Amino acid sequence: MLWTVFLLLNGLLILILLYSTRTRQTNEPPLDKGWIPWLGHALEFGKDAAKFLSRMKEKHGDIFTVRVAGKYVTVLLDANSFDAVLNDTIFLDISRHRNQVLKRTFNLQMPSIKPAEERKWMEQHFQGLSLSKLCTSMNTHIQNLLLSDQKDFGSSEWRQDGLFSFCYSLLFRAGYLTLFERRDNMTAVYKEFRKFDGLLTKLARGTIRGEESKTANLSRERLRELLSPNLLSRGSESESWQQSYYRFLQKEEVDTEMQSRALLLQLWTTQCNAGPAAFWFLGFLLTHPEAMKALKSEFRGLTPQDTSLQHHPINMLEAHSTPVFDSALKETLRHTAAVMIGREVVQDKVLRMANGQEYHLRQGDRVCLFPFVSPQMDPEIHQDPQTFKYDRFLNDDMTVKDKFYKDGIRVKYHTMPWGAGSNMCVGKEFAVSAIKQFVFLLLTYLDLEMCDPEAKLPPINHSRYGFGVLQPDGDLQIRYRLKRTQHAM
Ligand code: HEM
Ligand SMILES: *[C@@H]1O[C@H](CO)[C@@H](O)[C@H](O)[C@H]1NC(C)=O
Ligand SMILES: *[C@@H]1O[C@H](CO)[C@@H](O)[C@H](O)[C@H]1NC(C)=O
Ligand SMILES: *[C@@H]1O[C@H](CO)[C@@H](O)[C@H](O)[C@H]1NC(C)=O
Ligand SMILES: CC(=O)N[C@H]1CO[C@H](CO)[C@@H](O)[C@@H]1O
Repeated sequence: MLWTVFLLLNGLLILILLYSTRTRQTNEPPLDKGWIPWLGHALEFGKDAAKFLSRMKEKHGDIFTVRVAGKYVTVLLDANSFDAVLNDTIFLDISRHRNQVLKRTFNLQMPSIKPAEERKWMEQHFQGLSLSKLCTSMNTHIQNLLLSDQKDFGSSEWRQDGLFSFCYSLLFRAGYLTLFERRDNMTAVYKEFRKFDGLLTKLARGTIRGEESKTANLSRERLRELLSPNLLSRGSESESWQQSYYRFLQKEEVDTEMQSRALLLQLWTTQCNAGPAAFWFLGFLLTHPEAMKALKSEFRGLTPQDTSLQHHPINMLEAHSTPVFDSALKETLRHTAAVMIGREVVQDKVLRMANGQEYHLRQGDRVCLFPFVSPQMDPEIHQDPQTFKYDRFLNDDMTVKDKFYKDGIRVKYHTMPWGAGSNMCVGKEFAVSAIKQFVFLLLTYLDLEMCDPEAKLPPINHSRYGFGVLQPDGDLQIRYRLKRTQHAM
């Protein structure tokens, strides 16, 4: 018995040594393996990546390598050196890791698709004429849903809801109607999607187990059924975004099974950020009266006072510049958009930093940018980074403020909610337009206030760092009713 225990312990020791032997070479970034064999910092990383990486930044500076579940990840937090990673398509690979995540999360494998082709298809559909059609359609749907959701209530009656579910539900349904152009099961799709979205981080990290894994699988399957296109049943003359995407997949010889799984990926990509972003935007406005006042005043300037909203050209918002809105949205996303940009090192590489320092990266490691920690929350770039200042990105003359400095040097990227480089968000214009329309229509049609005037924004759910726009832990209770007159913004 003792002998067995001894042998086991020995075996364990050898394993630990085997996995811990990596040491830092002089020309490599600082190495921090953590004390748990193999896992390294995985637990801390998964629990609150922003806190963990900020701690590492304090300890090691703008670049360091950490061990996370057997992988060595070099984290780069100097915005002026980001290009060295973003521009490199030879030593660094973008799709390997992404494909693993897609397999784990959406059970999706599309080897025949060339990422550049898909990107081209997306870009075509989110710019120019297609974009303005989508924006117009989105506006109509937001307006209809806002009004039809109120239909069953007396006009002076207050309704109560959580701001997060209110925003997410409305923008999701409007986006779904716009891109998928189908009414059937709209609410069922939303409910199922939220269930899936709640399990997504665990799916993507590969830490999902037991009951939750079963729930996730069921949910994914159900969504696949709900989304599967009924191409024949449509009589309309023009093709929806979804149908067009479907045809693209067929052309690329993706099989039927994968086609329908890809639709879920597209649903997630196009719907998971706008709702939460609108929530934070309105949440910051409601808790910062000076910002709300400035925005309302800007919106009032856009509306001719004597016409009712129905008669406005829908693109009125697009035709005018809205510097206050733009700055407030940018500030909102600086606080709450937390993408992680990753690459895999496929050949040993020398990374040259903006300050001339060079570091060697090893083949097989990963490189990761996390703009949320720097530049977005970097106190050397943004004063009081935790404070919401709606006019942070405005000059005194109301022009866009885009010059920010660190150590006296101008930073190239001062906030990066949309990502950067070849994977930057394709839907940026569409998303900004949708949020602007939503906020505008909301403030025009509804009286909206917090149930508790002293309430604060709920804290951030720390488990979602790295997955785009963050979500709150809890919600902000609001009440709202239809306005008597529609101009009293
Ligand atoms: C506030 C809202 C949004 C934010 C903050 C946002 C942010 C992002 C970010 C950071 C990425 C890059 C992800 C990565 O590098 O892995 C991305 C990709 C993408 N986004 Fe958005 N997004 C938003 C809304 C939208 C909307 C409304 C659409 C479309 C309707 C959209 C379509 C896409 C697409 C198609 C991609 C993939 C691009 C590619 O893989 O090349 N996004 N988004
Ligand atoms: C990276 O590419 C961008 C745009 O293509 C360019 O402006 C920039 O100078 C490049 N930077 C480096 C370090 O190669
Ligand atoms: C935080 O997000 C995770 C992943 O989406 C979810 O499982 C968890 O329930 C959330 N926590 C709260 C309190 O909402
Ligand atoms: C869920 O699906 C994945 C992939 O198809 C599978 O590996 C896993 O075993 C399933 N989980 C459960 C609990 O059935
Ligand atoms: C849950 C639900 O409402 N399912 C419906 C979805 O739409 C199809 C047809 O469009 C119905 O048959 C389902 O009952």
